[in-house]
Amino acid sequence: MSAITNAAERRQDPYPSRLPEERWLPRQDKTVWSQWCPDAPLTAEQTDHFDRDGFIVLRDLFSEEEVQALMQESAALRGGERELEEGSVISEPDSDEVRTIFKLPEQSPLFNRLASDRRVADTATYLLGDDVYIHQSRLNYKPAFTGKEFYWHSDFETWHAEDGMPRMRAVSASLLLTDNDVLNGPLMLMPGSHKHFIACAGETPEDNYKSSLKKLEVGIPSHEALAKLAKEHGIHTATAKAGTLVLFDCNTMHGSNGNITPFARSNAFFVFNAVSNQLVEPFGAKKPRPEFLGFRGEPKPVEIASGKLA
Ligand code: 6CS
Ligand code: FE
Repeated sequence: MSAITNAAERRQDPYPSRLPEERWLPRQDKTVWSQWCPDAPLTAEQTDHFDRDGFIVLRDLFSEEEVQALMQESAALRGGERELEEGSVISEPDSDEVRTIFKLPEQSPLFNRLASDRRVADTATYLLGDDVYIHQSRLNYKPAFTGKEFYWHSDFETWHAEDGMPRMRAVSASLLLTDNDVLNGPLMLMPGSHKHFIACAGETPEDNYKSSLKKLEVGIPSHEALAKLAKEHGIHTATAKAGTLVLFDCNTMHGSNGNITPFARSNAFFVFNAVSNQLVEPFGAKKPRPEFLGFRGEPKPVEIASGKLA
């Protein structure tokens, strides 16, 4: 593609990023894509909360037994009891401890069941107003003592620039698999930040994902931008018991601190994308990242399952 066509195409992109200079752009997409009705999976109040803040914390959705079963499964995946696909396991930057395992439904029947569970997938379908498929899934471990931070970022910025996700029509569902308290590096979110797109400065290096999954250095806002966002919106800490579900919009600014406590912090993540928002060529990188980070096939809608997980 010639430089001119490329520049013209980028002008039409509502969310250009990885530019010479940082820019603030308004969100062009809805956050909640369905009209609320009495049989919706969220109340009208919860729906408004998600729309306004770009996230919601849902407690007591899963039983003790279900949470126990998921915690055991998470330990088995990490403990080497299962054969895991090469490349799907990312270690901490300064040690061999497991930081992240990707491709959960493909590698675990129980996590596959969780991904299609009504309490998760039906809510994502409602919020996105479309059938949904799994764009990315992962278990984040943040081990005791050595777990490093996840620096501030908008997931959409990366998924748009590096994977080619066209619009903001995806939602992350994070199920807490340990208690997350103020000590062990819980998720922090800036309520309302999803209404701004912060186009980040800096070109995407080749194979950026090889380092960004350990330590984010590209696709992050400047200190000035983060300070301004935090001043305007504040920072919410999603502290809650294991079994709590945090749903957050793909463009909500979030991050988490490192964990020097003796208590591990673990969460399972499923990213649901609207089937109408399937990936195209990346908007800010030369070639797309591998499939374990962003599904590139023909999207197959999640079939919603009801009843107990385990
Ligand atoms: O690069 C990514 O796709 C991811 N990185 C972070 C820090 N959050 C979302 C996603 O898993
Ligand atoms: Fe993230």
